[in-house]
Amino acid sequence: MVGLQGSGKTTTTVKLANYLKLKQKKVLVVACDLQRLAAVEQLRQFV
Ligand SMILES: Nc1nc2c(ncn2[C@@H]2O[C@H](COP(=O)(O)OP(=O)(O)O)[C@@H](O)[C@H]2O)c(=O)[nH]1
Ligand SMILES: [Mg+2]
Repeated sequence: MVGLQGSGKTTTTVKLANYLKLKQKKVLVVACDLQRLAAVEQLRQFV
């Protein structure tokens, strides 16, 4: 997921992740920009 800050990447990613989880799929969400503060922690909270 690529886009400007605040464009909805994380929101859309988690919507897709939840959709797939409802379909009994295993989901792994990975933060590619590790320079962003708390990038990994944010995804851990959402999914
Ligand atoms: N109206 C509207 N707001 C959205 C949508 N997707 C995300 N947002 C809001 O836009 C803001 C930034 O979203 P975020 O997913 O954190 O963007 P990111 O920086 O690209 O990860 C948040 O306040 C979201 O609630 C959308 O589809 N519609
Ligand atoms: Mg984000």
